[in-house]
Amino acid sequence: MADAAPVVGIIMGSRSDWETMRHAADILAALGIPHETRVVSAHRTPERLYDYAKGAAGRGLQAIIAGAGGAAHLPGMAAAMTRLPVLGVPVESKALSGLDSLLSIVQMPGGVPVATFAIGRPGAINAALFAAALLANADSALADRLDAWRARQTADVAESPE
Ligand code: RP5
Repeated sequence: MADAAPVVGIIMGSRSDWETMRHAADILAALGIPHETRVVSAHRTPERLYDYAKGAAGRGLQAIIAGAGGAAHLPGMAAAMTRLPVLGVPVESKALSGLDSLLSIVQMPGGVPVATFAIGRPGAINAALFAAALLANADSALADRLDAWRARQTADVAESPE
């Protein structure tokens, strides 16, 4: 998989977001989905964001998972510049525990969609699983791997709390 062209891009506003976004990368790796990870800040590196979003579809990406915290404009700005599905992950912020991130990402104007997930680790995990589900519609081998992943999750749920 290391040599395969990435089909999912994971971007984040800061290296400090990696502790959250690594969970998305772990899921994609577990499902054998080629992906790339980049730090792309809407505020600190706007030209890097422009280049990334404008070039994403042409490079063969099929979805972008974008995580950011605070005034989290990254997913929305990426969505403004690509037709690819953008899956937004609100990173938990220090000041407002990620509520700021969530509201910044979810309240997009009609016409520029961002699929918004839960704050923090569960959001990163679910964004990756959602990307996998999108890709699985056109990839039966991936669909089988995703089904198996879900079956293992079900099998791992204990019947008793003790
Ligand atoms: C956002 O500001 C990033 O997505 C990050 O969640 C937050 C804080 O960034 P750092 O100050 O840790 O670089 O742009």
